Amino acid sequence: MLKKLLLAALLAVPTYAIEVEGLIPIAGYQSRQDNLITCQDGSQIKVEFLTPDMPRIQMSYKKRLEPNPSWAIAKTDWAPTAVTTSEDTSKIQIASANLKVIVHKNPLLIEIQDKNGRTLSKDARPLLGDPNHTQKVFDPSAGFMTVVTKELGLDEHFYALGEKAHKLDRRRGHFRMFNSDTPKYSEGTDPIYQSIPFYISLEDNRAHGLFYDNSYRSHFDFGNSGQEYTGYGVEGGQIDYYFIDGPTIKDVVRKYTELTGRIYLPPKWALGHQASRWSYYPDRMVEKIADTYQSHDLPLDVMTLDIDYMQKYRVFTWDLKRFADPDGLSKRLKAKGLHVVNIVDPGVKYQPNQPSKDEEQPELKDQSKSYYVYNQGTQNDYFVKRKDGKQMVTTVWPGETVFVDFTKEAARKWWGDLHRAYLDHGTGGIWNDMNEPADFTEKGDTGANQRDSYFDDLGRNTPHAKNRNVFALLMCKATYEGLLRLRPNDRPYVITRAAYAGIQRYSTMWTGDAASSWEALAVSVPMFCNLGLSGETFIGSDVGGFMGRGDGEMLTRAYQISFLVPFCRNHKAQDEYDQEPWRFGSYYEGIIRKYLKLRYRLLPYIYAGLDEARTTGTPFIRPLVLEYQDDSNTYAMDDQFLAGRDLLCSPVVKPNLEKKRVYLPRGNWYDFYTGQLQSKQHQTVDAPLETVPLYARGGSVIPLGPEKNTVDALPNAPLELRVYPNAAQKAEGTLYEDDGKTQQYLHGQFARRKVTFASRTLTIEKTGYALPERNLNVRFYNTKNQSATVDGKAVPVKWTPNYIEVQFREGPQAHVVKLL
Ligand code: MIG
Repeated sequence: MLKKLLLAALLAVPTYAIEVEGLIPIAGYQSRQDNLITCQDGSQIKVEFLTPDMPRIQMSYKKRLEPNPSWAIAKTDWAPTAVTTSEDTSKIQIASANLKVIVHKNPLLIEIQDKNGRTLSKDARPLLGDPNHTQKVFDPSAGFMTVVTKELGLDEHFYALGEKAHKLDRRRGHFRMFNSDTPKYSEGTDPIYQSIPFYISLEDNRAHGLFYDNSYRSHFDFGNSGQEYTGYGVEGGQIDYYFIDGPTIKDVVRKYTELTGRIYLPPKWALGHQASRWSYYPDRMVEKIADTYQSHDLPLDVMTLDIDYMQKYRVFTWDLKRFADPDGLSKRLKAKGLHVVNIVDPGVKYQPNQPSKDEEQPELKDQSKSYYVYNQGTQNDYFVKRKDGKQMVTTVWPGETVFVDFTKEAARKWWGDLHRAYLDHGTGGIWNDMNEPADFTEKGDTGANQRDSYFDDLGRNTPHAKNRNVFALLMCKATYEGLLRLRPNDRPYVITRAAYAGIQRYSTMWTGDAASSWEALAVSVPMFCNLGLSGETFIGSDVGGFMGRGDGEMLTRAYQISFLVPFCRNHKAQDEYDQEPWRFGSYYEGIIRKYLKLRYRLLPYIYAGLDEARTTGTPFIRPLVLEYQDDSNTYAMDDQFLAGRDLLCSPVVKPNLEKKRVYLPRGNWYDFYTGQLQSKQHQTVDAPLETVPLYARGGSVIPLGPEKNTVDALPNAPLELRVYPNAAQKAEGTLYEDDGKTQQYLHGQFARRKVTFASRTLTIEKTGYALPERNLNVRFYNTKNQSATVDGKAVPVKWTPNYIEVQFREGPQAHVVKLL
């Protein structure tokens, strides 16, 4: 009775500002068996430490906990963590060497403290549930929800959360996780394509992460509907979250990507400029466009084939009227240094008219009478079904369409192997579109038309609601694994639109159908930053925007961001005005060319950034807060970013501006173009259309390659090292080199070398890996020295006002350059 009163009182307390009326909290503690706690109402809580910094907390509402396998998790073989458990009348404490998880018994609240007893995270209320499936908290469209609330810090900031068309800091925002096709989205459209239910909290220079691993539709509320709480609500399944301790944001991202996996290196040419259009066809148009890029001296590595290369949108076929000789096309493009990427949609044309035929190269045969992909999928029961046991037929590009049940291992293998239809004709990469999965039957992408479908899901036959958000993840897994099976020594290159946590293990991404607008351009910057913090490093957007009419100025400003972004692809919708770099005249084209050429010069630096992301999880495109988390000027910085640790870009994201307010965090910064040391942290600088403000960090060594128009050109050209000393006259940088194509880098075939500058001496580590024969040009900025020796021998020195330069032939041994 007393307990009931207490609960009633708790529910009535008016200070709970979050809208949770009608939700019933779990009733307090009843019993414990090791780390499994059972409540009076049957709810259960399980606390496990994966590492001393990462407890996993699972909670069920008014029922027993079930095993909860996840597609997102990459690592399960953690070494055991030593844990001590203690209990008294008011609480249970489960502690590792670094963290304490305290389960307060009544009311039942979870608190996480560091080893010194500082609270890092604490529930604001017990777990809440909606027993009648009627309450609509946070969101009027929500169904049943289980809700976790945490206390919101007065100065707490929130980052990551994947792909959201939103500012950098998520504080006061509200977000849904439900993969959705949202053409022409702009800032505020939510949800869009991807669901990454992971966020980073930062307060008082202390960061932690929370990854809520549940693929049902979920809701994040960072103090939007109430002043003092953050809320997480999910419409099905159990609560299953990982607390990931910092103390730095970098630590959190490193640990999150240890848990969910890191990127792989794509072929290096994927870092090149990519040309795309919905759609370049027929084949001669593809070649004409490629030739125009080349005759205009515009760097380019990829020609993309959008949906019109197929026979009436049948995936894994070629329309031979438009592309009579796909092999010939890819060969001719390869001779120009270019690679082909084909789009692949998840929808398979529903074509139940004829029995299958066993054919060689069916992708090149007429499929109008009998479509091999539909036939094979049907025979093997690979397609998603509705409750009535029949194939779910929706409408997408092919008309009536069925989707593959990618939760089935055999279906994934089959799908992966189907990519032979491209690889056998010279295709270099696969672009997975429409994998939310988009469905034209629906207005507003509610999932309504697919609601009664179910998936095999490891034999459990679970509903669309559980599987929608992992559909793209599994499609990309199938694609990635298929490409590896088909070409075991080549690096897969996969691009996706939709995703769930863990996608970085299988695919790169782009941000879908952004509007061609200044607003969409501006929001792309915090989008890239937060995608990086969410584990995705190979990211980018359609340069210039996909829908709506652009102009030369906007396109130029877009390139002044994307020239630093790993995925750099100009793409445009079919019925929109053309937007290749030359379309608005030679003035704009000239500036775009300059920045594309600079991108190609920076490839050694960008590539080292991919290696860093692969090995540590640290993304290449970074918000300033990632490197300067004790600097409050960075917390809501939406219009600047870092490319790697050492380049700071302050793009212009509004029209008609010739100046930009720039913020440089502490330390030395150099104007990238002139090498001039900057003296002010806050300044307004000239930023005419010809120039995007760009700075190099004092303390860095930045490698630059030659100017060139394809990634693989000029392998023996000189490498330039730019040495930018910090206030202590020190600097360091990393070189990462490998063959750029094969999987041999996974077997030690690479050179990763430190370059360090201290006491006027630059040391370049030696390598056992065979480097190309080449010269090194080393530039020392901000130095008063006049002469130099290389490996003990005096060398000629070139003087300029802002730097001095020495040149020498690079060998496999270490090199030492001394300034005298
Ligand atoms: O319903 O394949 O986001 O990049 O050009 C549109 C045609 C389907 C959406 C993609 C876009 C692509 C387009 N696709």
